[in-house]
Parts: sequence; structure tokens; C-alpha cells
Amino acid sequence: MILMESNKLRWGLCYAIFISLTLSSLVRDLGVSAEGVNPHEAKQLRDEVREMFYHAFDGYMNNAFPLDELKPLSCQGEDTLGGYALTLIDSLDTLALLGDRESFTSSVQWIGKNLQFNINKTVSVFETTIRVLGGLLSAHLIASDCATGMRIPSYDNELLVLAEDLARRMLPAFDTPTGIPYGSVNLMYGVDEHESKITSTAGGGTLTLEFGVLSRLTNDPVFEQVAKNAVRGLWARRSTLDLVGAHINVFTGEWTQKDAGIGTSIDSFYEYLLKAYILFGDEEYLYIFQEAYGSAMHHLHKDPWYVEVNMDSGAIVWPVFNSLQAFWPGLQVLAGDVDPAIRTHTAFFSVWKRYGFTPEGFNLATLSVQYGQKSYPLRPELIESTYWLYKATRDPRYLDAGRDFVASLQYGAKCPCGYCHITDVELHKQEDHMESFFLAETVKYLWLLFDLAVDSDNLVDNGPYKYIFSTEGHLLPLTPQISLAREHCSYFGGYCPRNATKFEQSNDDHQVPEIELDHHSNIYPYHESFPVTGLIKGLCPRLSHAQKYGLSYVLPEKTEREDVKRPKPVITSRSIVLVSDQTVEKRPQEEGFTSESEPIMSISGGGSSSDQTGQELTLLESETDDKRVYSS
Ligand code: DMJ
Repeated sequence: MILMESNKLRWGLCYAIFISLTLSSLVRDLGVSAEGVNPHEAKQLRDEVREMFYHAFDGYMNNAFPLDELKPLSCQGEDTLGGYALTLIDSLDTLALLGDRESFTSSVQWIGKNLQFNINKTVSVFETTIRVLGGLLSAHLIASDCATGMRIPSYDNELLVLAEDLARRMLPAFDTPTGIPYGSVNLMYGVDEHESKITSTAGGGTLTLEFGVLSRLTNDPVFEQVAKNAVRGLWARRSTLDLVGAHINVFTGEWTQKDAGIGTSIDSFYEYLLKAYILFGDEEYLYIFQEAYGSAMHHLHKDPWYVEVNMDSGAIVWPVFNSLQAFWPGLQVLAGDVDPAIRTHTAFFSVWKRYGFTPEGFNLATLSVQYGQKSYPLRPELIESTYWLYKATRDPRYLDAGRDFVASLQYGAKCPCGYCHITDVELHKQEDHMESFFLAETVKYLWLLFDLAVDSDNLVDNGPYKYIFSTEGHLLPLTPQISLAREHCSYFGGYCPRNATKFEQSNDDHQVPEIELDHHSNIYPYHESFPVTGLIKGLCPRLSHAQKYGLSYVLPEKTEREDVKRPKPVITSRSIVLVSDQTVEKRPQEEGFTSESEPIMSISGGGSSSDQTGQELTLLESETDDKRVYSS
């Protein structure tokens, strides 16, 4: 007991020290950059990223294909997941995004002809879903639709057939008392009797997008049902603090690892709650996200960092930044909670600046690389958040960050046949491995970042649909078939502007008038019913699916791009804004920082850390060179 108390005291002390030391020493570097990225350089960087993609993709195709992944130092291949050309599947939609019709077509055709899943392999349900199922589905949706500009005339749903077959082979994993799936399944024989009953929260709770899309494409609800049931199974076992742990027994429902956090083992659980709502319009996911996000911001957020706490007591167990946490600012942008996202990204990026890469773990109490967590396996998360923040703010500091990412990868990770993992971010030692997500995510987000600065003429930013990225970076479009827009807009429980209630008379789902889409700009026009305060009920007959979500980002005038040194960034997102209670919090009117964002949604209980921000933000203000004032 005394030991516990003294441990607590020690953590308390450590934590106080880390708050004061970390921010002053780490965040100091931020905002300092020699020359900002100008439009010409942005174009060069975009083209350089394209070359990076082909260096690695060609390296894979020439040396590893059809094995799963490339060994880029020795120029060989290895089977790491199921032995089914994993990297090719994971790269498909990046090929399409880059406009490489020839490679996209030949890859889709090869996969359609040669891939099969009736193999005696035990595979991770999570990895197989996000990499293979997601890769097949996104490529199918591109190859089968002329609106994407990449339709393959001879394509006959081969990838969809494969996706369905694969998902059916994973269904036995969901046959558990909790509905939470086993972590692994044999594609030929189902779950092995000796299979571990312990799985991670991310593993069980990150299947909804791929399984949901598959259900809507095949008209078989089973996939969507099992994935949703898994989320329910996890959420039903949350603690009284509305936190989930890292590992759970899928039979007993007991948590075997009670550390709650936003990174390792949990990360994409949060991600898919919001994204499943956005993609499918299913409000159950939104309700869960509201609770989960509010609790994370209350218990895990130590502005600008995030810690891991015991899910029951809320006591800090790990004051560690882990690199998987770095997706969070991107998710916050999607949720409209941009200010904390900016601060957290600044903090996380300071770790990258210090080492040239982010280590898997960085101890916030000792301000050093966490023991045993020195590697950088080419992860995308920080780059992904940089892309989202640039998209939302157009602040050129994010292009500068992008240039740093490219420089690090080119000078530190490039190797003969691709890009190598870094085993130790302090020694910059290379390892002979290249995860498929390097081509599915890391390069994709980098390319999108610079393309956004150049002309945004790509499928995601200027395509026929709004797109959601899966956790593996795969493009999932909000098409009517997938999003069932009108249905979602027309039942009770919708997230409505307060004054929308005066329009709620139509009981005819099919007579719902929509606000017109400006087809020229592909941007949903601002409507006076925004902004809103947090009513989570009612009927939203006048809003289309996408209009409710605010996924449109108004593009700044081209002329603003001329001054890229330090212009006033303009937040022009109309995405969801999370506020506590019924009050829409005003974005602080920062010096040199104007906001034109309009909230279209608010969430009770979110943003509860506002009273903590003053102290840290004051530090930020005094330590940054560009004198951006964030204090409220
Ligand atoms: C990817 O496979 C996915 O982004 C996943 O959600 C987390 N880990 C890797 C990238 O780091």
C-alpha cells in the first residue's frame, strides 16, 4: 500500500516535471524554419514523393512480388501475412491516386486472375481486414466506377468477389460469447482450438469500415453486423470512466491489459467510431465516439500530450508518447476539434525534429527514447495528421514539416531497393524490411499533402465523392450505395441543428429536400442552419449526409498561396466542432491566425481539458518563434 502511494507520488512528481520540461525544451524548435516551402518547391516535392513511391514499388515488383513484402536492403521478398502479394494489394489505390492507369490496371487484373484465399494460413483478422480486405474494396470501387476516371473496361467485379470470399473466411473468428473476434483465424479451417483468446481493442474494434462497405456492396448484412457487434462488445465493457483497455479476453470479456490510451493497441478503435459514423451515417457510432472522445480528452489528454492511464482509476501508468498516437490530430481535424490538434501535432513533430524520425516510444518524464522502443518502421501517422492539418488550415508550416519528412526518409531510410525501417532513431541504423503500409499510407499522405499545395487535382480532394481513409489509408467513397445518404438523414436521432426542428415535418423519406451542392466547386455551400449547438436528437430533413458532417474544406484563394513565408493561415473547414455542453466555444482569436470555420455539430462532454490549456499554452507562446498566441 505504502509502496503504491510512493509510486503514485513518484509518478505525480515525474509528471509535474515532464509538463514543465517537456514543453519548454521540445516545443521550442517548432515554428522555426529556414525558408518556407514555396509553390514551386511544393511541386518539386510532390514529384519527388512520386519518385519515392516508384523506387519502393518497382523495388517490390522486381525483387519481392508475389511475396508479401520487400526486404529493401537485400533486395529480396518475404511472406509476412498470408502469402498473397500483400504489398501489391496495399498499393492499388495509391497507384490509382497517382493516375498510373497502366500499373493499376495490370495489378488489378493480375490479382483478379491469381489470388485465392483458400489457403491453410492463420492470419491476423485485423491486419488482413485493414490491408487486404480494405485494399481490395477500395480498388474495386475505383476500377468499377467511371466517375473515378480509372475504370477498367474489362473489370468484372473480380476484386469484390475476392473480398467477399476473404471476409467469409474470417467470419468464424467472430463466433465468441462477447462478439469480439479472435485475433487470428485460419483461412481454410477457421479458428484453431489453441488460438489465443486475448485480442487488442484495436484488433476487435477496427473492422467496421471494411466489413460495412462489403455488406453494402454485396447486400449481405452479416459482415456489417458482426463488426458492429464487436464494437458493442468492447464498448459494453468500458470502465465507469468511459475508457477501454488495451487487451481483452474475447470469451470472458475481462480486460487483461487495463492501460487506456489513444495509441498502441487502441488507436484505430477511436478512429473507426467517428469514421463509421461519417461513412455510414449510423448514429450509434457517433454516440459511442462522443463518450469515448470526451473521456479521452478528459483522462488521457495532458495538453498537448497524451498519456496512458489505468482504465478504472484514471491513474497515469505510462507518461509515454508512442508513435501510433500521432494519428490523433488528424482524427481531431475530422471531428472539427482543430485547436488541440494543432498543439498536439506541434508537440509530436518536435520529437521528429529531434531525431529525424519518431521512435516507437518517447518517454515524457525522462525526455528520451523509451527503452526498447527505438525504431521507426516507416509509420505514416504523423504525416497523415500533417496532411489533415494542412487541409484544414493551409498553414505552410505543415508543408515545411512535409519537407522534413521527405528529407528524413530520403537521407535516412532510402536503401537500394526501397525504404528501410530504422532500428534506432538515435543511430539511424537501417533494417531490411519495408512494411506494406509505407506504400499504402506513408507515401500516399505525403503525396496528397504536396498535391494539395499544388493544384489538388486528385481523386480525394477533387474527385466525384467525398472519401474517408481507412486506417490503412485506403480510399472509401461516400457513394449513395455505401452511405445510404437519404435514409440516414431521415430518422429520429439524427444530429441536428437546433433550428432544424422547424423543418421536421416530412415523414416521406424520399421527399427530403436537400441543400444544393455547388457542383462547380464540389463544395457544400454554407447554410444558415449552421452553426449549431449540441442537440443530439430530432430530424434533419434538410441536410444531406455529407452536409451534416462538414467534410468539405473550402479551398483558399489561389492567390493566398503566393505568400508562403508566414501568411495568416485561414481555417476554412466546416467540419464538426466538439464543444462542451450546449455552448459553442469560440476559437481563440490568435494573433496572426484567423478562423473562418463554422461548427456544424457539437458534442457534449468534449473539450473538457480547456482549463488545463492555459498553463501549457502560455509556455507554447513564449517558446515559439512565430509568436502565435494560443492562450484562451
Ligand atoms: C497501419 O497498419 C495502420 O495505420 C494501423 O491502424 C496502425 N499501424 C499501421 C501503421 O503504423
